[in-house]
Amino acid sequence: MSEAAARRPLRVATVGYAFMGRAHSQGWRGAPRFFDLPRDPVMQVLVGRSPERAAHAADTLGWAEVETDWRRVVERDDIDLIDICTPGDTHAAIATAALEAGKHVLVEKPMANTLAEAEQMAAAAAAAAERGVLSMVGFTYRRVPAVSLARQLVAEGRIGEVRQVRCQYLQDWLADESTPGSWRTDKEKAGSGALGDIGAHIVDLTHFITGQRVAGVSGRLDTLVTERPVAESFAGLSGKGGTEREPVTVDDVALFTGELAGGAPAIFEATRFAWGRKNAMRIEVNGSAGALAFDFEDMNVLNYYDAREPARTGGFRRIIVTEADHPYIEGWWPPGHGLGYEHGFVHQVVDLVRAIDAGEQPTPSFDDGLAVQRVLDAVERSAGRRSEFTEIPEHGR
Ligand code: SOE
Repeated sequence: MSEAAARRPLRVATVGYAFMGRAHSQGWRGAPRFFDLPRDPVMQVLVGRSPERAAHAADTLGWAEVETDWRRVVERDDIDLIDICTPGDTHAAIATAALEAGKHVLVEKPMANTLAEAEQMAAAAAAAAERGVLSMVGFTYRRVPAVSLARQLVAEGRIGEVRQVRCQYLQDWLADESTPGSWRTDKEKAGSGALGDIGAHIVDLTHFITGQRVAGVSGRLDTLVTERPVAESFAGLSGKGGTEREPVTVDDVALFTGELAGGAPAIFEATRFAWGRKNAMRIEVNGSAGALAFDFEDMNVLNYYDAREPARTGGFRRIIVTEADHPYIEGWWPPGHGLGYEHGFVHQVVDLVRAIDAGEQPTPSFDDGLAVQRVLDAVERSAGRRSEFTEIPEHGR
């Protein structure tokens, strides 16, 4: 028997098949083809409420069967892992039931819609881990090679001590007022707006790259367009609206300052109103001996400034993160043949499958997800207390 045939299967069910479901499917499909995995992922079941649409999605994305109720896959003995790609309002129920039933879980970010749900999920994950059942949150940008390299360089002391962090996540898909509403503009379904959807990513990146958690925040949330057309159709991040209108119940812009556990100040901006910025997830870390800067719109590059170099020839160095000894590149192309958005989802599966096989806790864990949720919750509480906002009457309206 060949080595590949001897590998144990890891039978996966995915719940959801829209934008994130498609991205995760690409991860499950690509990982065993480009990386050496200790187990063979089997794309067994896709779950979707509409049988016709789910069947079409399963066919297109490469899943063997369809179920219309996630509870049925949780009960099945032939499923090892449940991958949750639904809006946040269903994460806690599916993840908790799956973990209790002995299934490993991968859940999309943000982990939950509320802090209480995240706490409940983290407790369920800790109990499941005692039984060898593992869980992970899909903060996939950790797996962009340039981001992983940034973390390595900070850990190696290449920028010295972390002194200051500045992060932005800028998109523009809601800047047009005629863009219809969707689950992402509905608090019941999404929990929050820019804050949880994209702000969560930059909080997690800060935790990941600096190795320190955000220890306190002062925030402000704004809803710039309070009503949108009801969608007649919606796919990805755009849709067609009709004449009816619905309220926007989430924030459009989240701004917050923070402090890391080691005392370093940090600033965060998350918005889907930054015209011309499509997926500009940026982080810049200033250390005592240098700096690192990353922008997802140039995702194969990590900018590194070494303050120990003589000023005469110093400057930011553009590291093209495509060398064989850069993180994850061993599975891909020769130097300079870059990677894209979907590769992070492949790397996510690689790390998850290896951790499950080794019986080790994959990261980001539900505890890491809870840490992000605590920051989101603190921003919401802070933003709700306008009293902390210091007004300058002379400049007011
Ligand atoms: C929409 O803002 C979105 O799809 C996020 O939900 C994802 O997490 C991010 O990767 C891209 O943008």
